[in-house]
Order: sequence, then structure tokens, then C-alpha cells
Amino acid sequence: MKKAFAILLAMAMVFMVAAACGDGGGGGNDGPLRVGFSQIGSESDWRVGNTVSVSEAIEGAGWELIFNDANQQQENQIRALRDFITQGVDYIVFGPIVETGWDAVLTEVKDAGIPLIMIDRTIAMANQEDFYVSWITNNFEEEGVAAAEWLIAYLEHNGRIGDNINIVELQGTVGSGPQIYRMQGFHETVNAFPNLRISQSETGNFETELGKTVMEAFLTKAAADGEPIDVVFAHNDGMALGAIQAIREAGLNPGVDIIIIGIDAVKLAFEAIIAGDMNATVECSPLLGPLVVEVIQQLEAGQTPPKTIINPRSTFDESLNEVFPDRFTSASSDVNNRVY
Ligand code: GZL
Repeated sequence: MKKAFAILLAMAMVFMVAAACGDGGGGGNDGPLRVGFSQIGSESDWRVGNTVSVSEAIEGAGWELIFNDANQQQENQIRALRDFITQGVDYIVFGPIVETGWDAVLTEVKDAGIPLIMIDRTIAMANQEDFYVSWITNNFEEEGVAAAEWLIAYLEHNGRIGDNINIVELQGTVGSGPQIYRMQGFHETVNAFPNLRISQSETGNFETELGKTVMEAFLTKAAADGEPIDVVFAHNDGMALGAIQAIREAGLNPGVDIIIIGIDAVKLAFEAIIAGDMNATVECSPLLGPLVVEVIQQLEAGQTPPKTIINPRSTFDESLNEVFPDRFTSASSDVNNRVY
């Protein structure tokens, strides 16, 4: 009789300890895991899509989301990361607005023993892999190369590869990984053709309105210099859409008089391509939420997630995809699948 009672008592103690750890693990705290998410801002459809994907995935896993929108200010992100440390969250999800300036705060996060999952943009920091568990991202340099490769294929297919072509470039947020590496990939690829010239290049900060304003200035300068613009390369579709507005208001035909290439593959860009106002967009997926949850679940199970997870991408248009179906994809065939 005594032995049976002892077994029942031991089982009861086991259940009590398990209940104290809560159903989401969480370092022994009561209740679900608490995940701090430091987001850059809401500057583009891509960013909004990224926020929705990550937030819905975290809450869908039954965990508590603690969200901060930094309004595109690095100091706000640094403050948010320090708040997450003070609150003792179980995990941090962090999308860095620019590459540098994170050494102190990421050291504080590491010293606090809070696993950090980096998403989207890059950082430039000594031994950076010691400061995050996983980095879930896209290859920005290859996106720049893909944009240039589409342009070269388009010019070749239309017998214009030998022409003198003036390209204007709308850069993303200065100092951000996508701005640095999309620029690098595009420039290195077009520089193989001396007649393809990047005549003007300024930042539109990934914002549609600023992209329009900068494009207006490009058009004014091109007219004054007698150097007509043949191509717009925008580091994101949002700025490409702003450029389309400026080109139309200048009395020109976007997508025809001026070739327009963007990056992100947002739904509005697909619609512009189908309408003939834009020519191509290179995909860069913001839908990182499920991968974030997968990494946290692996960590909770005592597994080691991949250090770097890079999303696949396609280049979409409505012209070359029929000529090169293995290289380019039809925008009209995929527009109804776009969710951001
Ligand atoms: C790229 C992402 C960029 C998008 C923009 O991964 O960081 O920021 O290209 C967004 O649309 O604003």
C-alpha cells in the first residue's frame, strides 16, 4: 500500500513541475513563450507584408508577441532591444535597418542569454555569427545581378544591346544591406557593357513618395543635360511605382519610353507590369514568419537550426518569360498568388 502511495506522490510532483514550466516552455516562466520583435518600420508593402507574416506566425504558434515599430530610426531599434532585455523575453526577432552600429546592444542581448533570430537585412560586425542563432534572409547581391541580367536580356532581345543606354538608379535606405548589395550586384553586371551607363543614382529610402520626388529631379536634370533616361532601376518596387507616377506626369509613357525594373515582387508591381507601366520585378520574399517559428521550435526541442536560411527567388515580367521560360516567370500567371 505504502509503495503505491509513494508512486502516486512522485507522479503528482512530476505533473506539478511540468505545469510550472507552462505549455510553451519559456525558461520556466508561467504561460507561453514571450517573443520580442524589433521591426524597422512600415515604409513599403514589403515591410508591411513582413510584419504581418512574422507577427501572425508567432501568435499562431500560441506565443506572446511583443512588437516594436522603429519608424525607420536605428536608435528606436536599439531602445526596443534593451526593453526586450529588461522585460526578460524568451526570444528576440530582429530586422536591422542598417549594417552598422549594433555592437553594444547585440553584446547586451548575448550577455542576457536571450537567443536572437535575425531576419531580412544584413549586419556588418566582427564575429557577427556569435550574436544570432539564425539569420533568415534573401540574397541582395544576386537580386541586383538578376535585375541587370533581365535588362541585358531585354536589350539583346530588342536589338538595343549596342545602343548608348542611360540608366538612373533609385537606391534604398543608405547603409542598409539591400541598398549596398543590390547596387553592387547591378553595377558589376552592367559594367561589363560600357554603353550601359548609370547616369544618375540617388536614394529614395525605399519610399514611394520619395522615389517619385527623386525621379522628378532625375527627369529635370536629364532634360537640362540632354541625356534622356532610358531605364529606371529601383532597389524596391515601391520606389519604382513612385517613378512611374513622375514619368507619367512628365508626359512620358512608363514601361515604353522608359524601361522600369524593381525588386520585391509586390502585388502592385505585378499589376503595373500587366498594365504595361513597368517591365520586371525581382522577387525578395518578406514571408519569413513560418521560418522564424520553425527556428524557435527547433531551439525549444534542443535542436540546432541552420545559421543562415536564404529564400529562393524568381524574376517576373510579361515579355521575356515566353522567350526564356527557364529564366523568367509570367507576372499575370502569378499575380493572384501574391499576398503582399
Ligand atoms: C529587403 C527589405 C527591403 C525591401 C523594401 O529584404 O529589407 O526593405 O526591398 C523594404 O521594400 O522597405
